[in-house]
Order: sequence, then C-alpha cells, then structure tokens
Amino acid sequence: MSLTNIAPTADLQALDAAHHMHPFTANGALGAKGARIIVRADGVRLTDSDGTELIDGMSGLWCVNIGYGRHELADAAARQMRELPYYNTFFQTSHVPALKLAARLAELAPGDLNHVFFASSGSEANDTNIRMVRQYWALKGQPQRRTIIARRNGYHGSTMGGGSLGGMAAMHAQGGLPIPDIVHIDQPYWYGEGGDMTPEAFGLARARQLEEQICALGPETVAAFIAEPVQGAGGVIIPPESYWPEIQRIVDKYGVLLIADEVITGFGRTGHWFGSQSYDIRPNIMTIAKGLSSGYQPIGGSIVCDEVASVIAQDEFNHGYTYSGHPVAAAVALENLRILEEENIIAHVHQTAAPYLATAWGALADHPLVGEAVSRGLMASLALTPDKETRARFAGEVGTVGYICREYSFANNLVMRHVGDRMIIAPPLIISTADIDELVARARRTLDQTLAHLQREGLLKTAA
Ligand code: PXG
Repeated sequence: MSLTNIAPTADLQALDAAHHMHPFTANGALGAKGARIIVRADGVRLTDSDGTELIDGMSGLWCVNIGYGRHELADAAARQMRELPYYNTFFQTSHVPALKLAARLAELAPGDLNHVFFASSGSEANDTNIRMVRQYWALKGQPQRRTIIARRNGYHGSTMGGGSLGGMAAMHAQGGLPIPDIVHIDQPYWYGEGGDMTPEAFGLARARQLEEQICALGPETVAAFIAEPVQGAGGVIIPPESYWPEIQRIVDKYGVLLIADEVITGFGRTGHWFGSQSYDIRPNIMTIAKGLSSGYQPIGGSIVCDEVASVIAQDEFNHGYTYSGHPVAAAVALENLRILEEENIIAHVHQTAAPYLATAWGALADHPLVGEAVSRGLMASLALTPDKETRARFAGEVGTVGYICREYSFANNLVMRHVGDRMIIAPPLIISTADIDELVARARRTLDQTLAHLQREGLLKTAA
C-alpha cells in the first residue's frame, strides 16, 4: 500500500512542509497553510488526499493533453524499461525509441522542420536553442550574430538561459538574470496595454517593435527572435490577428531565425498540431515539451529546419543532456502521439471543444468583474477589472484580486490559475462539452463569490 493511502492529510502536509521545497512558491507561507495533496487522477479530474474530486482546468501544468489515467502509456513505459531502460545517444550510438520519435515528429511538424534535438524539459530545450542558433551563425561565418530578441512577459523556462529569454521581471530580479545578449521587446497584450488603439493597429505596432529593435542593434548582430504563438504563463495573451503576419514579414526581411516556443501550444492545444499552424507562421526551430508526452514522462526538445540542422551538422556541437531522448520518455511520447492521432483528439479540439468553450467561456464576459473573456483552442483567460468600460486595474498590488479568485476556485474544486488579475484555464484536450459546462459553472460561481468578497472588504476600487 502506498503512503498516500495510509497517512492522514495533516501528516503528509507536515512532511511536505518539513522537507519539500516547492517551485515558484513562498515555502514558509505554504508550509504554514499546508499544500493540497493530489493522490490520483482520471480523465479531467483529480482526487486529493481527503477524497475530494477537482476538475483540473490546467491539465496539470498545461501538459496532460490526453487526460489522466491512460494505462497504455504506463504499459509503454514498463515495456521499454524491461527492454532497454536507458542508453545514451552521445557516442555514435542510437536507440529505437529516440529515432522513431524524431522521425514521427518530423512527419508531424510543418514545413522542413525535420530534425530533433532532445531534452527533458522546455527549459533545457530553450537552452539548446540559444546555443544552437549562435553556433549556426558562427559556422556561417557571422559569429557577431549573437543577440536573441524575446518579449517582456514571455515565458521560456527557468534555467539561466530559459529564464533570460523569458521576460518575467520577478524572475530577472533574482539570481543574476538575464545572461548577456538577450533583449526584450513589448508583448502584444492589447487588453492591458493597447490604450485607445484598435487591436489590429496595436498588433502591428507591437510587431514593428521587433523591426525597430533589429535596426537599432544592427541586423548583422541579431541571431533569432523567440516567442510563444500564444503566451501561456504570461496570462493566456492572445495576439491580435495582425501580429504574427507582420512578425513573419520582419524576420524574413532581416534573415533573423524564428523560434516558436510551442511548449504549451504544441500537440493540439490550439486546435492544430502546433500553434504555428494556427497562426500560419514558419519557424526555423520549434521548442516542444509538455504535451509531447502529455506530461506522463519528462521530455522536450527542439525541432529544427533542414538549413539549420545541415549547418550544425558540419561540426561537433558540444551540447547534450544525459537524458536527451531518454528511451522510456520517448516510448511514452510515441504512445501519446499515437493516441492523439488515432483518437482524433485534435479534431475534437478544433471542431467541438474549442468552439464550445469559446461560447461558454465567452459568456462570462457579462459578469460585472470580467473585462474580457477570451480563448484560443483550449486555452482561455478572463481579465478581472473593477470597471469594464475603461479596462481599469484594481487599486492595490496587482494579483491581489486574482489570488482571492483563485482561492475561491480551489474551494469550488476547480483548478483555475491566476496570473496577476487574469484568470486562466487550459483543460485536457479530451474534455467533453458536459465537463466544459461544469467547469464554466464553477468559474461563474467563483466570480460571484469573488465579487461579493471584494464588495464586503471594500476592494472593488480602481487604481488611480
Ligand atoms: N516554454 C514555455 C512556453 C513554457 O510554458 C517552458 C518553456 C519551460 O518548460 P519546462 O518543462 O522547463 O518547465 C514553459 C513552461 C505557469 C508555468 O505558471 C508554466 C510553465 C512552467 C511552470 C509554470 O503557468 N511553462
């Protein structure tokens, strides 16, 4: 019998508080409160150590695309562990799961993205990308092309490289980030930053910041631009339709490599295999992780176009991870891709779940606290506001209201996250329309309770 079945919740929480350092957490405060301990899951539902069921509106951490409880993946892992639990791919060897997965990804990825460098996470893959694009330009005889342009409030991981590419101010404030030769432009966040502009004009203006930055730095010094097709961790920021075509025009004009960070948007999240297909962009490199294995195993990587791969192949690339292409993770990813394809899960997103969510979630826009309710595929967000007309922010620290809302959501057994004062969801792709109704009903109840709380506590105030 496992520990989770024999120990009372309070004992588990005490052990957790005493020894376990949680990521992105003020551990002192969490220790005093006690973590909610998840013991099992099935489909779109989690069960905690008190036996309470929650709807997982976040697919774990944006990763459990096929939902929980798929024993086929456990069987694939067990089979692979018995046959070949580990081998490396460094010193002129290969193994079947890694080579088959690379070939499968080359089939699925658009255009000439035909080559895969494996990692175990999105952060590691983005560290690979930094080194790979700089090495590419060095081999092309342009070693001065080193600078990578990224975006404020973008998220690309938490390693030194990934955190530097990301534009999260709170992360840059700790630990000596960013590393040199990474610069940031503004995000295409119309609701929060668009002022009086139309979304279309604002999207163009934000894209043109890339051109301005390339010209200011000198195009001969710019290696690449990296961005998420839709920002996830930044708050499900859906760019205006004008944004991506203009970005593509600019990277083409200056010969700057385009890295699409598809860690969240890949593997069906936006209703296509990749977010790049939803936005009709042609990246030279894609970052992947999360939905590649539906989170059942840690695996990520970079899918690289023919041109970049052929140049990199000219010399030894002094880079790699012990677990690059780990056979168990790769076998599980292959099984996950089989399920995504054979069960038509991406068509379910595109044809059924995403349009249904767009309507059901979009209806939350009538709530007095909601300034916008938007979605793309199965990622969606709400902007909370004290004044819908002016898109105003709340008085006080950003995120105070979002946190209150998140606490009610958790109490209503819905995992919905807050990013500042935006509420976000990204449920498993297999979610049914009945479960979308249930999710949205819980979200609405949460909003009602949050509004009552703000009124009671005098927090329904607009920032000066
Ligand atoms: N790129 C993107 C676009 C991501 O969303 C990473 C890279 C890094 O992947 P790894 O596997 O190294 O975590 C991510 C990860 C959140 C949250 O709070 C989001 C992520 C990770 C942790 C928290 O929304 N995304």
